[in-house]
Amino acid sequence: MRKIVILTGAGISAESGIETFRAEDGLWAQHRVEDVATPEGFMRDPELVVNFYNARRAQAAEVAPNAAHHALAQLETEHDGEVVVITQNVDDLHERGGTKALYHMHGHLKGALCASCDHRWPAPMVMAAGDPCPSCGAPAARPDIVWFGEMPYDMDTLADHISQADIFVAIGTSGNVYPAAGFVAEARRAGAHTIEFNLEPSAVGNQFAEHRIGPASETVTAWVAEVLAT
Ligand code: BV8
Repeated sequence: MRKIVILTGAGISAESGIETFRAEDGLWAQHRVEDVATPEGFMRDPELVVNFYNARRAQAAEVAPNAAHHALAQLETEHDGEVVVITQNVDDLHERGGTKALYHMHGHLKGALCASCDHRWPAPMVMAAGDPCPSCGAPAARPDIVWFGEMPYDMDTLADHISQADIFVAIGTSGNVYPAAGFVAEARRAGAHTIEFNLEPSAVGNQFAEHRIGPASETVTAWVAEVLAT
């Protein structure tokens, strides 16, 4: 009854057509992180930030989960042990692919948050800066996204899951952003077998016991079939 904990990053959504952050044509090539993914950037120019997420929300609605998302959902359904997915992604491709036990540690495009009273509600497809909070009425609506310098969600729960993992897997993440990039070290301390799925070793690739190099739609699908056959 092996417990499997899976961390995913932008690379698992790449083959669905969502650009990653750090590819040449990626999201950070088009925008400065400081301007669109920090609370300071939001305070400075809320319209720019809200529109950055409006564009990504629209794009996420246009694309579909790929074979890697579906393979993880099949693993959760058919594996005899617990399977937990922790995603850094803000798209909803894991949900649409069928994954149930899922944590969006960096928030999600489908959520809106009141910067004044912390109320959360489903985000409209198009948010505008200054939209009123449906609960307190303050003109303080923001995307429910964890920006740089903000605390990722559910960290205590995630630490518990990682401490119980028999297998820890990272799929399509460059290992640049903490605390997510530190999860593999936590998993190793807990005695888990660690596997990295990527096109190339990540910034923390040397901490993984095993590497599966190639596009996630192929490598993850093959690995899930192996796990379910044992
Ligand atoms: C926090 C939401 C503290 C926004 C995101 C100095 C040293 C260490 C840390 C820091 C430091 N200075 C500041 C920090 C902290 C900072 C950080 O780590 N900065 C880095 C840049 C140095 N971290 C934070 O601020 C975090 N918060 O630390 O809080 C705190 C403590 C107490 C109290 C309060 C606060 C919050 C970080 C969250 C930021 N939000 N996302 C949005 O989406 O717009 S980060 C964003 O980039 C993603 O969510 C993701 O986490 C991150 C990295 O992206 P990846 O998913 O890895 O994507 P990337 O493009 O980089 O890589 C894609 C990979 O896929 C590649 O490896 C590629 O090879 C591979 N790939 C591509 N195609 C495929 C593929 N693999 C397989 N198949 C394919 N087909």
